[in-house]
Amino acid sequence: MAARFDNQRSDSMSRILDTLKEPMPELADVDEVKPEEDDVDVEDDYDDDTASDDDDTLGGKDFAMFKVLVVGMAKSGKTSLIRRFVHGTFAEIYKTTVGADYSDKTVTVDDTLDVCLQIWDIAGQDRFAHLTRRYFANADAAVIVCDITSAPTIAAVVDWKRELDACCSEDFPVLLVANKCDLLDDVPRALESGASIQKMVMQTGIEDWFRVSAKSGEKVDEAMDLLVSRMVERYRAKEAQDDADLQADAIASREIIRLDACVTPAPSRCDCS
Ligand SMILES: Nc1nc2c(ncn2[C@@H]2O[C@H](COP(=O)(O)OP(=O)(O)O)[C@@H](O)[C@H]2O)c(=O)[nH]1
Ligand SMILES: [Mg+2]
Repeated sequence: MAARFDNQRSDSMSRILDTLKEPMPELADVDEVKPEEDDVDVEDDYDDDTASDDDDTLGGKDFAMFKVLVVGMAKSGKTSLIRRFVHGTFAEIYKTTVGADYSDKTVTVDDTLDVCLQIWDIAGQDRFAHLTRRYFANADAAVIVCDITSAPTIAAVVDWKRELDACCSEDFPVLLVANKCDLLDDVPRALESGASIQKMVMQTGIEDWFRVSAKSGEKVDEAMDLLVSRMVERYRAKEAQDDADLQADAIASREIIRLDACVTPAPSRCDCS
């Protein structure tokens, strides 16, 4: 188990370090890209801590790293949701995310497992698409964010899901969060948006969705907990499969040895004469 942890941890870490080290020549153009409003934020205000800092707290526990993409149309509240989930804070000021931003949070699943969520905040504007799709590689799950008060952001969920389907595996967990539910004070409007999201979720095959508010914090942790449990199910199923494969290999190699041992030795002399 420890060996598996070490391998998995170093694989994941080297993957993420490779991504971080990769030069982003396109970012040279970013200064020329005019933000829609306010400042462009190349955001270094998240925790820079990487999961390797947690080594001494691991004890005998298993530890897994999950890469989570957060996508959705600009201004739907991706950055705010991540900030709420990771830091427990909220800011009204809007700053465009350029390319992608990274933060992480370690979550205790149970007595046997801790997970580090490596959360990638992917810029929603089409003009950054050439910068951001590279981050889709090796993701373990995605959160699609829409603004529950904005029909275009809800409609855009279909495109984001299609894009994720094209880049990621079949059983990849995708969670939809309909953000800004604090702005829905009108019941008929809330019901109407709920019905349209439910219909879209069924069409796209998204399994789970939540109404949340990054501003108040409502349902943010519940939504993320569900996503973590989906990833943990997948992780444990894969672990069990790896164990079964290892056992099958061990049995197969024992069988080979036994067959070798049973080979009748050839007669040392020919007595046909
Ligand atoms: N009322 C309200 N405003 C929000 C909420 N989440 C984000 N916002 C605001 O919506 C704007 C866009 O949020 P941001 O997280 O930057 O969106 P992003 O472009 O998807 O990353 C900002 O002004 C936020 O303060 C929310 O839950 N409720
Ligand atoms: Mg953002």
